[in-house]
Amino acid sequence: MSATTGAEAVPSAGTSRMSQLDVLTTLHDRRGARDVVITTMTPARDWMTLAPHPLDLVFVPSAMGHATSIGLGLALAQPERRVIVCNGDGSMVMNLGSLASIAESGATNLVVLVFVNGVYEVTGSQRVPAVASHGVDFAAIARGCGIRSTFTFSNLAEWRRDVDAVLHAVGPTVVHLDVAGVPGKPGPRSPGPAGERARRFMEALAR
Ligand SMILES: Cc1ncc(C[n+]2csc(CCOP(=O)(O)OP(=O)(O)O)c2C)c(N)n1
Repeated sequence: MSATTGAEAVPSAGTSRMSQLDVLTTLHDRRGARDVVITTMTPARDWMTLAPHPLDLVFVPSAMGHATSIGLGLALAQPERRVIVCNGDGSMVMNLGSLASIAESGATNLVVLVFVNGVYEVTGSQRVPAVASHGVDFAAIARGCGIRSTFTFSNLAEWRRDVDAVLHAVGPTVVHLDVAGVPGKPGPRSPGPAGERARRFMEALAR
């Protein structure tokens, strides 16, 4: 885990990256029973290989970039729950402004995980501008917006060691995760009609 202050080094090309599925499996093991987990893009694809939970919101199909905004709304509406958003880096770039809104909200129960693979994997692994060329430090951007709990991981053992501390940090929290893309792997498939899934999710929130 990197400290929350100062510029974070972004691994150069060729640096080994974490398996996204391993990162998500650790999160899956450690999420609290009352935590909401929102997934989109390839994090949703990989999350759906793990056991489902009533408080999972698989945002597929999606309005690209808006998982963080949905997460913010849920965190404000459900202040007693932790809301964890698993976002793609291209999606985060598309809605960077949401980090300013998240900072301003002061939602202490919101955790945004940015899975940085450098590509738009679900649409064919096109390079994400800037992220692929020289690295974008999402933890530094979050700090620049005024978010004080920020972390960067590029080592799976450190993620496994520190995940509880990250989840329990006073949010809002933003986590930059350097993960390996899997070129050619198909993207997520919708797990069923969105209306029906939304209804079941709202029932689970009300329990
Ligand atoms: C405005 C807009 N432009 C482009 C798309 C097409 N699109 C859908 S998903 C996606 C890539 C998502 O990439 P990222 O968030 O990095 O996630 P990854 O697939 O790498 O997990 C793109 C370009 C879209 N849905 N909306």
